[in-house]
Amino acid sequence: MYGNDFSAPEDAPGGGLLGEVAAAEAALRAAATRQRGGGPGPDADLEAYFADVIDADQKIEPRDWMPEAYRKTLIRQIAQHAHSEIIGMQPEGNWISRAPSLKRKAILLAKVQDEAGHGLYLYAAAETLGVSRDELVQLLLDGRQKYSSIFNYPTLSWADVGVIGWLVDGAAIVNQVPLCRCSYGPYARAMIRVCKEESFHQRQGYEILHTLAHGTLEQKAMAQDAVDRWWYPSLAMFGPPDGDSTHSARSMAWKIKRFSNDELRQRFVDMCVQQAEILGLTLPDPDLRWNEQCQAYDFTEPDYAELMRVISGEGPCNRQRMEHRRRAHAEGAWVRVAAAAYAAKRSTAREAVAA
Ligand code: FAQ
Repeated sequence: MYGNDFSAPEDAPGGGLLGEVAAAEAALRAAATRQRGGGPGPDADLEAYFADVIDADQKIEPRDWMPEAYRKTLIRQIAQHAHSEIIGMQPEGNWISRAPSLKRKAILLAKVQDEAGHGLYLYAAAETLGVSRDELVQLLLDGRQKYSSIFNYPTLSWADVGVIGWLVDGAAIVNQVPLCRCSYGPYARAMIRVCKEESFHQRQGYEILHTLAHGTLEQKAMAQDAVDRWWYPSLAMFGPPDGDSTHSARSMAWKIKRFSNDELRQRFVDMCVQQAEILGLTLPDPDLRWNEQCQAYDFTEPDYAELMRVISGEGPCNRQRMEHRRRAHAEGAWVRVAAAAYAAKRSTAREAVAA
């Protein structure tokens, strides 16, 4: 059992979420080897060909023609996703020096490094669309691109690290498993590896919380307090409700998104209920109850006005997160200069050998 498969073991039909990742991986391999009939000729209708590829559930690759709006949508989403991974290192990074044991410290350090790696794959995927990582980073630093609302909340206790793994990585997995079947090949491929790693992250958070929830009364209270504070912000990660989602309809038609924000939020709630029961913790929603007719849980929606405030820069930690990122970027300038100088030197040396 892994991560969100907690309630759906791998040997269940379909293999749970990781089963879906494996299926996406197989589909990508099949798409790579399938004959496409050579693509459109010089006079072919490029737009019709693009639509055919999407309809046939094939992948659009960087070399393929694509509508400008499709390219822009992907750059926006992938860049926001990459920025989220990088900014998302801060709330947990805050606890590396205060982890309760050497083992916990080593695990957390590795997890935070994984998030940096995810940012790297995602910036690389965005670069295949004709933008540079430098440009995207600058857009973030100038406040012209977003990152996930969730990382603007503070981590007040060690239990918050557990909850980030359980709920935040859990929500990220629910959102990202369908992205493994995204129509844009480089993004879909990046997501496969990211999901496997996020699944491990979710598991480690769950294990931290399980330990606390079965520890002293104070530890259990600390775990419950963290769940109380993070539950609604985690639900808000899925974005505005479908009626207010500006991009969903088009992104779903292009098969960038496979499910709407509300569908994924519902899936997340349904998954968390049983996991909370096993933890012995309570989800802070008095109206959470099974709806026999819908075969899903009724729940209280997050405060979407709060989501909009956080997205627009008014969350509890927005300023702190951006200040930290700008400082880290400035302090890392010498590394970028040194790396560029080294690359230039190596390329000159290679040219000299070739001459
Ligand atoms: N936060 O029309 P929609 C992680 C914006 S990774 C901030 O519904 P869309 C790993 C949205 O951008 C977490 N902004 O938009 C980790 C748009 O604004 P724009 C990140 C949000 O794109 C774990 C506007 O609202 N994951 O956690 C949010 O169709 C632990 C209208 O919204 C991804 O980025 C929000 N929550 O759907 C790391 C996954 N929600 O651009 C460290 C990929 C909406 O027009 C530790 N992204 N907005 O100015 C997606 O799946 C989608 O972009 C959604 C939003 C679902 C986030």
